[in-house]
Amino acid sequence: MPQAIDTDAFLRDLHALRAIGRFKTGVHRPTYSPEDMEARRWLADRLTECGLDATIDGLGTVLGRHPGPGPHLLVGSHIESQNEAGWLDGALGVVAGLALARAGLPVDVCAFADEEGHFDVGFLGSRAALGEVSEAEIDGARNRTDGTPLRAALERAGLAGRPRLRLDPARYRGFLELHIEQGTQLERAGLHLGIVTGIVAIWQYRIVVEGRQDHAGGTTMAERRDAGLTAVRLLAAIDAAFPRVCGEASTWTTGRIALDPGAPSIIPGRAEVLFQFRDVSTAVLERMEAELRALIRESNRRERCAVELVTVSRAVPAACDPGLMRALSEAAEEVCPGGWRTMPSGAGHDAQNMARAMPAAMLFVPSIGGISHHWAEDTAESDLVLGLRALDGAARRILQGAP
Ligand code: HGY
Ligand code: MN
Ligand code: MN
Repeated sequence: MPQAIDTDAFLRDLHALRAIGRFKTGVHRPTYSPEDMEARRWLADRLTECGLDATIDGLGTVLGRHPGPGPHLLVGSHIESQNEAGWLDGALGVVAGLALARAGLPVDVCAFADEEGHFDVGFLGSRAALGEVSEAEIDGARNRTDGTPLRAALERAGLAGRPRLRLDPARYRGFLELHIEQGTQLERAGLHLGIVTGIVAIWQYRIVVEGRQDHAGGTTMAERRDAGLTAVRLLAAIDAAFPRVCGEASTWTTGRIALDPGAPSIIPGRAEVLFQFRDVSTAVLERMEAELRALIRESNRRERCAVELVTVSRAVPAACDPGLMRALSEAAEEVCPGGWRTMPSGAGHDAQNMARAMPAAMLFVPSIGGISHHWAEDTAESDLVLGLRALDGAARRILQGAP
């Protein structure tokens, strides 16, 4: 029979995980780094202690399987981090799953590999667990920071050749993910819990500009082919055009502009831009991509440098399950009367992939100052505990409810 949730053990686990790969007040646990692998082993040990059958699969996804009869829930998120980033992004949802398991709920607990996209496959672990990642994708994947092939990283991490997790969706009533909001809506409204209605898709690209490396002084302005200036002019054109085609909550971001060779007296012969945009509607995303392609065509008509668009990944947006949302809303009202709202997710999450195979839903807790993907990311401890209590209440409702 399940016991009451142990919130002290939950907080102890969160801080123990925070200590692995610590960076200032956050963590640096890029996928398959020694710190990331230590965190995966740490999690597998904790899940085993709770009586789950814990495995780390051939891509690094950790799964703790409840040994008892169903019905079951799948609860989790990810434990790798962005570079030099926050201690709660992903970790909160995994440690909350551990807490439910510790209380004896019939849950499987998972930490899907590389949700943060250090390798350019896009949601590697959760998509692979659904059988959606091909060997060719894995062959072609590279680390976005240092170019390491994914195959080599798996070999180095001691994962190559291990069996890969393949989830059986029929085993679960659904998937629940507790996560920090990574925005300011809850904090600004003075609320403590967010029931997610839908999750954006992220469409990622490399924009490669080929100019001609040349002397910064001897080459006249009329004859030079400056890849950097062409890239900057294109990005400015995108920023001017997108408001005409985007959705109400669309976002677009240039995460990196790399100029080659990157010296002050050399005209950059090559520019590589990491660019993405997001929305909850595929139709809007398609409109934005069409506009991006039109702007690149226009650049290639006017500029002396050639621009190529390389699609890295195009995720699928997801609506959260109404039944699971109802259970989350009832539990939120019980633990925090009037202190919650429904809201979209501007961040991508593994839940959006799980939603293709089973009912899926997410619960947000506030991010202090909305800060995330930064080592200063934080959430009030009282909100962390509220989030766990609401997740626990929802899980019990879902598991006790009619199939
Ligand atoms: O970028 C995202 O939305 C997620 O945090 N990886
Ligand atoms: Mn996350
Ligand atoms: Mn993240």
